[in-house]
Amino acid sequence: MTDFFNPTSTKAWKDCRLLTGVAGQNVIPDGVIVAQNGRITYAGSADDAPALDGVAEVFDLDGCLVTPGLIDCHTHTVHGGHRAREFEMRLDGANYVEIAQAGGGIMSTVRATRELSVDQLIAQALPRLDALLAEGITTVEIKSGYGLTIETELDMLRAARRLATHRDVRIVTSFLAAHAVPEEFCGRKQDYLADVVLPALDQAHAEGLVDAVDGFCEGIAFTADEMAQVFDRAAALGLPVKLHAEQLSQSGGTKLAASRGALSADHLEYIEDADAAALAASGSVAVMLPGAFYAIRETRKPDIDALRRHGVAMAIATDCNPGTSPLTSLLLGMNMAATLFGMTVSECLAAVTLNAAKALGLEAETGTIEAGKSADLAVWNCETPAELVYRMGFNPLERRIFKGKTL
Ligand code: DI6
Ligand code: FE
Repeated sequence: MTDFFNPTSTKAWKDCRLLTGVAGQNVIPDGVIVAQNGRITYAGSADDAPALDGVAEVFDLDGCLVTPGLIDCHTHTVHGGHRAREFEMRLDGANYVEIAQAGGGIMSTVRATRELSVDQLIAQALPRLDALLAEGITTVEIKSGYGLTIETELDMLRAARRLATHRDVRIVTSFLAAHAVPEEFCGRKQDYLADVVLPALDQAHAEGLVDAVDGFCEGIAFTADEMAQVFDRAAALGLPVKLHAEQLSQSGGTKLAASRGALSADHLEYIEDADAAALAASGSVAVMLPGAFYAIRETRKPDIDALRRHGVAMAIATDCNPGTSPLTSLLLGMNMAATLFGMTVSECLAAVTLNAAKALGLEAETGTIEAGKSADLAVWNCETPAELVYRMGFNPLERRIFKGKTL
């Protein structure tokens, strides 16, 4: 008998308040979810559910709220060391760009990351990953970008891939060698692109380490024209792209990303109306990173109204990184996006489920609780979805379910 017909692989969860995350669907008061071999076969009201008599394991959720497993679609979870000293410098009045120009910033994390083996990178990333998982996350995107040599960029991606063998979570990788110009290439940005970024991308792709190609398009990093060279190579390899864009200034990154049909454009504090229109036309997701906005005390907010008006899908992510967003709570990220940026509760929930899945090209696999998708669920000890957004520093997770497995 094949696995498919094996009744022991069928599971059901009942007596829950079910937020499927399907657009326009409200909480279903008496919800049932059925899954076979880790894939959802039914999700909806108990009234319409199939009989559960033959189901091997039926879990009673005692009225808990169930949402799709949360998705953190933009993180730098793999990196060496920390930047608490830099945090103190900022408290003393220095700003992010000044610290970067003084040799701190990204380069100090690059130095720390280069010293670590893949095993050590994994060991340092695990506590951060565990903090995310403790809040019901079932998919995490992780970028390279703190190695900036061919070998150390590959090592970061190897560490990211291997994290999925240490924990029950789906890991998606992004290649981010175009994050900063390392010291040894100071004043030779073109050489860095030609000698490191492009060959590292070829090699990482050949080893199956890359799910998407990212970059930091900014005054202190790469111009839109420079990023276009990297995106050309990504296109030649058949890899999707995404971009850190308009974080600190208006630099044309969002328009470039949209013109390449990017999965997402991320940060977006300095977008203008035309950028929102471009994202709408390309179907790219706008990823809000309120942790970075908060930590660098940015005052210009992403234009949520423009994104809304143009119908751009919005996601929220932690940006978990040692410099500008040492945040390992996506629940707090939602609270910040609501309080600081004015996103609604339902926008915030879509932003960490369906829209985050879209930002990773995974909307057919996860992000909503629907027949055909992976049974990735978060079970919460709360009554309403708004409770997930309004609290600060409280974690109501009851349990996490990944591919039908209770964790
Ligand atoms: N934007 C950010 O906020 C992070 N990277 C990026 O491109 C900051 C990275 C760092 O300061 O370590
Ligand atoms: Fe980032």
